[in-house]
Amino acid sequence: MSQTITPELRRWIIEQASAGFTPEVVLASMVSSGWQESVAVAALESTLREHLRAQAAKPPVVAPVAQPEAASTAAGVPVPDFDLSQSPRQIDAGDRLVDVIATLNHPRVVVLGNLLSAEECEALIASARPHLARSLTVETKTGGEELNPDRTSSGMFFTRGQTPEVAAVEARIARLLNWPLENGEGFQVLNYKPGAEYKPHYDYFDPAEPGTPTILRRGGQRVATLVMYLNEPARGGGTTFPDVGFEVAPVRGNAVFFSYDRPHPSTRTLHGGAPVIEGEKWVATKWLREREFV
Ligand code: PD2
Ligand code: ZN
Repeated sequence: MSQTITPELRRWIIEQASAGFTPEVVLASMVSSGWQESVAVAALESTLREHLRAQAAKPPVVAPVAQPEAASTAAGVPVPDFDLSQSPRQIDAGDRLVDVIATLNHPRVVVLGNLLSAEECEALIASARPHLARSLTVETKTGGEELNPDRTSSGMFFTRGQTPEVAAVEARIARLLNWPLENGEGFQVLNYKPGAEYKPHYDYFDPAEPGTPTILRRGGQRVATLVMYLNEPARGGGTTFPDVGFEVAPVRGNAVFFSYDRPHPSTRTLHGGAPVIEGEKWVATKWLREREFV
C-alpha cells in the first residue's frame, strides 16, 4: 500500500521538531500510528532538509561573532578532490577528457568544462522533466509552508544509476574524484524559471539542527558538492560564493565543484544560485557523503 507525504504531515513534522522532540521520537510516533518506517524516514529527512534550507536562507539576526574554536581549528575529515598536482589542462575521466577551467583553495572550488556532453545534458533534462515538483519553502513569519514562485525552483531526485546517462555521469564523477560511487546521493535536478533563485546556504547539515542525526544515519555528512549545468540561461543564474565574491557562469556541460571538510562556515562554502533574469536554468547536483549513502 502506498502512503503519501502530504503538506499537513510536513507541517506536523516541523511542529514536532520545533517543539524539541528528537527525530527518533517523531519517527517512533509516526510508525506507531501506521506509517511504514521507510516512508516515515523519507518524509522526516526531506521535510527537515527543506526546513534547514529555509532557515539558512534567512538573514542572520546578528553579525556572526567568533566561531567556536574547535570547529575552525580541529582537523577536518577527508574530502574528495581532483588530482591537479601537475596543473593539468585536462583530466581523464575514463570515457571523456574534462577541462580544468579554474581552481581556488579556500574555499576549495574547481570549475570544470566539458564534464557532460550536450546529449547527456538533454537526456537528463528529458528524463527529469516529467517528474518535477515545486519545492516547498517555509514561510518565515508563520512557520507554515507555502509555494513561492519567485524564490523557488522545481526539482526531482534520481536514484543512483536510474538511467544510462545518470549511471555514466556518476561513474565519471567517481573516477575523477577517486571517491566511491556508493558515497554519492542520487542526482537532484533543479529547474529555475525567470526570477527563481536559490538563496545563499551551506550544503552540509547543521549539527545544531534537530533533524541532523537522522539525516546523518544514511552516510554521514555531505563533504562536497558538484553542480552541473545542463543548459544556458541567457542572463543570470550563476552560482555565487558570497564570502569570496566569486561567481560561476552556467555553461552547458560545465560544472562547479566545492568541498567542505567540516560542517562549519569557516569552510567559506556559503553559495547560492543567482536569480535567472532571462531564459531558464537546469542543473543537476551531486552531493558526496563521507560514507556509503543508503
Ligand atoms: O543552481 C545552483 O547554482 C545552485 C546553487 C546553490 C545549486 C545548489 N546550491 C544546490 O543544489 O545545492
Ligand atoms: Zn547548494
